[in-house]
Amino acid sequence: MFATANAHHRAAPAGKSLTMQSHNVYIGLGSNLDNPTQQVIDGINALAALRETQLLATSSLYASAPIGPQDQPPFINAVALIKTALTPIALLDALQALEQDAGRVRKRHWGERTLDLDILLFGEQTIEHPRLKVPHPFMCERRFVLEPLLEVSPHAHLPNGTALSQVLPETLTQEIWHHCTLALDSLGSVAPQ
Ligand code: ROI
Repeated sequence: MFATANAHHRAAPAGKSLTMQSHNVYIGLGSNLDNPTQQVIDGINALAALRETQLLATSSLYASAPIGPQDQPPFINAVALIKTALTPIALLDALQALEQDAGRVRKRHWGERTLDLDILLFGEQTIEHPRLKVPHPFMCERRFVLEPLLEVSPHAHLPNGTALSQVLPETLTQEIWHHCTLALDSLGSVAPQ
């Protein structure tokens, strides 16, 4: 059902050790503007370059029908697993800066976007902050989130213990397609395989 064998897991890159308390964090990436495949690949590489952060794994890239207005291009989606010593809000600030760097365009509510970087899960934490809710409030309703996340971590669960593999079947009417697999080079950069 999902391509577990394709997910790339990597050892910590040399010279990038995290001494402070750190958390495993899942990031959802999505784009449907300005060469979406390249946007998502650049986004994953930018995550790998964040301070106090290691890229641990990436899913394949998936193409998905838009959730929201249907008169917009399909999306490219992926999920990355990082280990970070940043706090949730410091990470949110860093992700929003990366979105701006990508020339973030958001044409309308639930419409086209250049690059979206969403914190899906932050360790086992539940976060209710005016700027940030974790787990991501819509993640369990979206196949384009669940399928790549389960490719990376087939046993992933919510802080309340619910296995994500249990909620995936409710989303299977949504259309997504395997788009391409990524290869990680020795420096920790990804490129299409
Ligand atoms: N639909 C798909 N398929 N993928 C996305 O990443 C995505 N992101 C969004 C909205 C507009 C809700 N729809 C999406 O933000």
